[in-house]
Amino acid sequence: MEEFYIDSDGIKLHAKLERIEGADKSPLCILIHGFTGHMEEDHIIAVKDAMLESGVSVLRAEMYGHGKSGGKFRDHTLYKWVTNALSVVNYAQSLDWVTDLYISGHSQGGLLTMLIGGMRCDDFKAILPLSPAWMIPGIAREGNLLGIDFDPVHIPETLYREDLELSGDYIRVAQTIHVEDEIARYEGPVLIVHGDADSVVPYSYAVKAQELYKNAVLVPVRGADHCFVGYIDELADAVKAFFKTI
Ligand code: FER
Repeated sequence: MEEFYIDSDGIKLHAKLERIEGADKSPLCILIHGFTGHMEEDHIIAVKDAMLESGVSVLRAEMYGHGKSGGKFRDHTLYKWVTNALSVVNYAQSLDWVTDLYISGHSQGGLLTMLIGGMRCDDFKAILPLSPAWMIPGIAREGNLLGIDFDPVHIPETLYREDLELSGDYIRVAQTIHVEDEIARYEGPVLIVHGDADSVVPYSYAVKAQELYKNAVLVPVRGADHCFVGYIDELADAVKAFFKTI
């Protein structure tokens, strides 16, 4: 395992790279956590290990305001995450041992996976959005995030929820994003894994995404919540089965 930082326009992104032992060349998957998440969460580690077992090297990276990366949580926005993810993709493409490239992310990282998949549609052999929180832009336009109602035109300075503080700029940015456009651009294989007992991101969004993508498989995990607690093996099995088909 190599641990290092990737520069993203002056922001240091904390990264860990695990390569397939003994292989000169291999495919690589970029793997990204969700909102308030980080690269050591159980579901991220399980997906990482499933990929390594499938012969796919893994580059985990933490986005702006998360984990050991630069920036404050309050100031993160989806544009900053998009800029960060593009920097990680550019880094991955500079590695001479990488054959095929993949991208995966959980929840807000799954939304990011869907956006980057469309923006760089020629560069990924497949994409794997996991419990993707792709309702965020739509609900931001309607005036609700984190279960908090706000005026979607006159946006508050700060959103507060328990110990979380999020800048109004998060809302302003989210409102401009149209995930359907990026879904339409990506024609390669897509794996969506989603727990049908997810109370953070409704399972119905996974069904809708599967319908909109040209070539997507949805693996429902019956009874699983947002982070697949108690269902980590089902998540890992879905990832391993997908790579067997690719
Ligand atoms: C929200 C629902 C879910 C939201 C963010 C998320 C900022 C992200 C969840 C995750 O990444 O795990 O209303 O608002």
